[in-house]
Amino acid sequence: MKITNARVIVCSPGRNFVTLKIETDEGLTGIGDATLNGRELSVASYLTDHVIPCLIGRDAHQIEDIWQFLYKGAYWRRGPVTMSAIAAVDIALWDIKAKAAGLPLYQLLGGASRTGVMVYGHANGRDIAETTDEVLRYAELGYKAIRAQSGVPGLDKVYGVGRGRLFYEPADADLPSEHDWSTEKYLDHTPKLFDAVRSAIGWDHHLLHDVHHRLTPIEAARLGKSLEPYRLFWMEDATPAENQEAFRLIRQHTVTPLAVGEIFNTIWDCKDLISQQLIDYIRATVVHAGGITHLRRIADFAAMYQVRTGCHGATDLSPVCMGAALHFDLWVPNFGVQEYMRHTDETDAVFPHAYSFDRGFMHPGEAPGHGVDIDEAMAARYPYQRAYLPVNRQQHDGTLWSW
Ligand code: EZ4
Ligand code: CO
Repeated sequence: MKITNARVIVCSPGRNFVTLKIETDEGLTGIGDATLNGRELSVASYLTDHVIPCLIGRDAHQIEDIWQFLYKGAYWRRGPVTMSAIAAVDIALWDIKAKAAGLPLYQLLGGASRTGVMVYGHANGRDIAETTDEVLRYAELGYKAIRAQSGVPGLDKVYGVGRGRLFYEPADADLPSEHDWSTEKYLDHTPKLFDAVRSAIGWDHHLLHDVHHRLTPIEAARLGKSLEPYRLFWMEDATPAENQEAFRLIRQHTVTPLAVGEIFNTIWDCKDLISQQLIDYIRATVVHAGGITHLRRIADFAAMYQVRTGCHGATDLSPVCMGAALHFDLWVPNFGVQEYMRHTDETDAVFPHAYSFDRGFMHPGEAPGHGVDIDEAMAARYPYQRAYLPVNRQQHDGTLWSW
């Protein structure tokens, strides 16, 4: 089965998505997600200008060889733009192979290892009371695992606290908006948040929290220790992970489980974190970590150290990535949890999908392929709109900080 054509579709049904569509001489088509929040057009160009010309005429069944060709053949390895582009090709080819087999993708990976995929939702509010109410609302919606983020007194805008309720969207401006940050205020506030949330919800739900790269290792250690009484499922991105060794310091001080990796692109970004058992959950996901082919390699490596998966699943990962991730999650033996932020109705309409949510669990559905399609006519009605993620500055002196 030969690849005859491939093209990139950029659309913005409420936010930007980049989708790769691959066509074959047997009439089967597949789609892959190539969305990289705030840098969408770089991946679109990488695909159109550099990848697609190399795909035409290749055997669509040779997923592994094409992956190796695009990874090793570029000479310049890794990086989010390259790996998202490779992922898009990989997802589309798995889609085609599964359609050719007449099977849902998870069957090609080895079949279902569980009845459903536990997902966590995002509860957030301007203060502790509002966040607590939101956590209870998510519990009523059936979620078994809930992430809690709250506004911090004295800070104007805080990561994870949205304007809408179910649809938090951080890429909110034509040029990066500026947020302010105070480690002291945040560290003072966060244990109070979880004290209130735990008292309200009891012990039957998993609670999660995202630090979003803002603490130094010793500050993260202090937070992890102070959150121990509330038994978190995980504390995410406690400190930036370029220096993987930094997590050893956090580990020495706390038994709060650690999750890292939503911005990782390859197995090399998490090699030391996993093999030295410095984390508990690896958050790399299909679109930003080289597709199913590479994520599977990361998961198998992680399994050797009892590190489980917790794929990133924010709204800036398109329904195509969500579909592929759910097939992966249903199969992967060392599954932990899947993040699930609901897309808007407009996005769901552009990307009709077979996956569904039921009482805290999701299922990828039984449609052949990954079960997600794109309505191109509808997509064309939502042209690209430039949008950036915010930047963060220290409140007391304006020093640029991690957002
Ligand atoms: O800020 O995907 O855990 N989820 C997250 C996300 C990220 C966005 C950035 O594009 O940290 O909300
Ligand atoms: Co995160």
